[in-house]
Amino acid sequence: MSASTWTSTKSSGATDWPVPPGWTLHYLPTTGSTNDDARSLALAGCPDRTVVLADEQRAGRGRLGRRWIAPRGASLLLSIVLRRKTPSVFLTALCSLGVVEAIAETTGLTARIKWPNDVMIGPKKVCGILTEVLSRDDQAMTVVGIGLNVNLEPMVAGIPESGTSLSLELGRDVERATLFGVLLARLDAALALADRSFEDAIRGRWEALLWRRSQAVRVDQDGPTLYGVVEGLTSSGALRLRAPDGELIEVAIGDVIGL
Ligand code: BT5
Repeated sequence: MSASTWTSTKSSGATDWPVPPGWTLHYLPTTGSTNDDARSLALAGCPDRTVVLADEQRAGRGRLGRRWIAPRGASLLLSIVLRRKTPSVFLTALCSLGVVEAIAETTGLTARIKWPNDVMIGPKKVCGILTEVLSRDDQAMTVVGIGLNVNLEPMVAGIPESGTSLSLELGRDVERATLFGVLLARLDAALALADRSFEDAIRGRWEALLWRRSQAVRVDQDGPTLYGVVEGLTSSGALRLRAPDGELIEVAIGDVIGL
């Protein structure tokens, strides 16, 4: 079903945010962090595919307590509650893939996934993802938060030089509701795949879109800094890196830095 035929949920009165059948949208003009809102909804028993969308966050978070910067009404700031047994690493990758595909479909821009899940345009980050796993009574619940820079000038907004936005890359603004609708359509289609083939399908597409694939990178991690060429992913979603001495290294956690 195309985004234009979906039912729309009326938001602040100014914008219609389209959602596919089976999804529930909570729109907030302003909030602390959509991840916190989604977490509360999840713990209160909200259905799978509940989305919290905000125009402004007062306390937007990155990983490890870092800050996520987003001027009001300029980004897509959303968190999705997923109730699946699928490992969270694949749910996160699915969301990164959805962002890459929605960007391509809406703007024609080519984005890539910096392992594990940042979305990059060229050398710069356009979208960050924050996944949090919750559990209660043995139920698997994952909240995936997506922050996508849409219509903003990163330097003016106070975003580090390593960041970019769709409007900066394109030279024009992008309709956020259209982009949101396409993103949810992509995620809906990907989630509809059966679980086992789902993981393989996600891994294959994720690998094909890896940032700096076949290129030399540095990986910062808890242990010694690693250097090597990005080869791909293991079946569990770890990064495969070919070290200068030919050894194949598997990295489970780390930050990939382009050289
Ligand atoms: C992330 O963290 O990339 C995950 C960001 C997730 C944000 C979404 S918004 C909706 C939902 N609700 C939340 O509260 N969070 C999620 P990390 O890899 O730790 O990157 C954070 C770092 O990126 C910061 O320390 C800055 O250096 C940089 N940064 C901050 N804002 C940025 C922006 N808008 N664009 C690019 N880089 C940014």
